[in-house]
Amino acid sequence: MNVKIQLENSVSLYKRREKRSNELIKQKMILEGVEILKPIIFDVDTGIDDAMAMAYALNSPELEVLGFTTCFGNVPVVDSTRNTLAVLEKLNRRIPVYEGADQSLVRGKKKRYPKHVHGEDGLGNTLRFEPTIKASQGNAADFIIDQVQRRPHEITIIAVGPLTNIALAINKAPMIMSLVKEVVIMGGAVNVPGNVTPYAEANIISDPEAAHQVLTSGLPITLVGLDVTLQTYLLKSKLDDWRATGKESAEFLAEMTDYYMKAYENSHPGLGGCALHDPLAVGVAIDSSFVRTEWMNVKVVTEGEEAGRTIGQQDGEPRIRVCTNVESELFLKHFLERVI
Ligand SMILES: [Ca+2]
Repeated sequence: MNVKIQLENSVSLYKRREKRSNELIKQKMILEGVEILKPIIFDVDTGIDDAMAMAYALNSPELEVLGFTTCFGNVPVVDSTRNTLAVLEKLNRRIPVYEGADQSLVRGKKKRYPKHVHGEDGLGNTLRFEPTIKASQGNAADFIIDQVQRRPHEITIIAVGPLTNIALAINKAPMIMSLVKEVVIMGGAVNVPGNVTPYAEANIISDPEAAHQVLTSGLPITLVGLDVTLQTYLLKSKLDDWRATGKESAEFLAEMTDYYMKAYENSHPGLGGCALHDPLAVGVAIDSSFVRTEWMNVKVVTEGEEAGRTIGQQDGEPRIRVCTNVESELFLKHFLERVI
């Protein structure tokens, strides 16, 4: 037997053993009632609440984050990618990041970014370094398609930015729609007013056509909108607890969240804190008992002054779980135990 064949045989034996060992671990976890890791693709437009959501997800043992995909939204996509890498570097985690859409499906580039909420850099003007880690080669939509095909019926997508990357993925490979386990979306305002216009929430108004396409696609979606995220407030006093840990990553998150809370003070005087929009989507992906949901169909208005409005309807066969109430104290406790 030559060396090449010997090597191939030993590699194949190793792979068989590794597979068997993974299966044994899985069986042991099932017997012990331990929930098996939920594989996640996390689609972000990294501003401040995205950063908090990233830390929460990466510190949650139930989730296996396969990769981040970035989108324009709070900031242009190049900044969203840089911020995602910077947060990973501060958290000392190395997870692939794939850059995605720099503009909406049909409306072109966004004209204005919410610097009054997320700062010039998207992280509350706290970014004083360029991340040394780099984004992976390849495109966000292709990464989503590839991973979903590799692990059919296993992957949950958490999407906390505009829905452009998800729309691009299902347009390019419609067959993946039946292979995605779940999509948990932070976006929309079904029974409450919007936060950008009286009708529209920020992620949906950034690309209403993509949102309409995704929400009416038949994908198994849980919609975590302002209906519930505006019931989850983080008070300013908690930032002192973060800082008291002395961790560099805690100081980084506290400083940017301070900026975010100042923006909230302008829009919600006297609140003394901020809403946890993107983190709640992570919380729901981990434990759906944090929220009460109602089955609906949801469409998005794409024209006129109500553009970006999410309208929930009970007609026909309802396909989307819309979160209508949240156990905010339980969720907040869970979030605070893990984010730092
Ligand atoms: Ca976001």
